[in-house]
Amino acid sequence: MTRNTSASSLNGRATLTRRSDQFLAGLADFNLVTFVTHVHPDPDGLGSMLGLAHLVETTLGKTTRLTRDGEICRAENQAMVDLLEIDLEPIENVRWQDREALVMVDSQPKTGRHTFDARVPIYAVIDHHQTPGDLTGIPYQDIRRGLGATCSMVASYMMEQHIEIPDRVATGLYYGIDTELNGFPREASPLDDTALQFLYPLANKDLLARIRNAPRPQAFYECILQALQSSFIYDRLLISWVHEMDQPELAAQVVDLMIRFEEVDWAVCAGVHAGRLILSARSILPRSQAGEILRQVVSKLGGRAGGHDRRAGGFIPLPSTSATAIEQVQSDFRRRLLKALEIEECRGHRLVSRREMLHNLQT
Ligand SMILES: [Mn+2]
Repeated sequence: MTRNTSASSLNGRATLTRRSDQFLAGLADFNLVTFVTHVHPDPDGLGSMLGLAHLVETTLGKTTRLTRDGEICRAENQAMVDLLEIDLEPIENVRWQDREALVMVDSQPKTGRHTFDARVPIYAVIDHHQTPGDLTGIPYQDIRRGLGATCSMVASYMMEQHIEIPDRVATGLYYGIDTELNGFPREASPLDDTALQFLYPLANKDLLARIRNAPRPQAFYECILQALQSSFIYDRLLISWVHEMDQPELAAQVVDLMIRFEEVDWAVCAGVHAGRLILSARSILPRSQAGEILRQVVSKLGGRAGGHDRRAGGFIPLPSTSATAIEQVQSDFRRRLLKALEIEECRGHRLVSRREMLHNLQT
């Protein structure tokens, strides 16, 4: 199939009008294309890297490499990497080369979600997060805040270029969009639906089922139990306090469960991991600005946060992991969060009463 490069004329100069043409044209002078996504890669980041690498290899014949910043946490995400055979180079092992294009997906520079050397020049940022990063000097930018998933943008590039998509790539892109949209609350656009419809017939449904139902470790259940026993309700907000978490993404898994509680509009989980208070937030209210609210709350406590309208994540560094230090940070965070959500300072009441917990232990 011939590539249909649609061009229009601006001041007598031909300009590429399709995003995928612009993205690919800018890679002409590079020998190697390296992809990065945010720390603790999720399916949207992994699927986006997988899809773009395939696009670059197929249309330009260039070498690509995919990287991993931090550990892959969720069992489902590790199953995605294993079953789709996604080859990831740990970011700390990457030796940056001349004529290497760096492409960042599903996140933006200087948002506290990357650990690689901030001086490495970035060729492209392709993302859908509401939290703004620093995009100064980046030649190619495709930021669409109204979209449910970065994988939907990548799928649209592939549709524009009419390339064949192997089933492992289609499965990765499909799962990336699916996890971003099927979680609650859903934030989708028509392009997300188009991408899902395009990818579904090409995806391997057996692999999808195995990824979705990946076996979970005991730590997951211990964390859920602790969260249930330490969830407090303040008006329409529920906060789950978790002690040491085995891995940081457990906070997101906790809030996904808690936001379903019928009596609240907001759920936040705060759990300790690697010297930080890890935060994850959900809201069921439209135009909640969850990412922005969490960002403002934690910035005064030396932390970083961001996200979408109704889903957000972040962290606050802990001065020490002594019980008193953690309690102080928890209490500052709670006070500022209540204020930001315009909830009057109050003593929270437990989701599960102490009496209930004791009774369960004795029977
Ligand atoms: Mn995403």
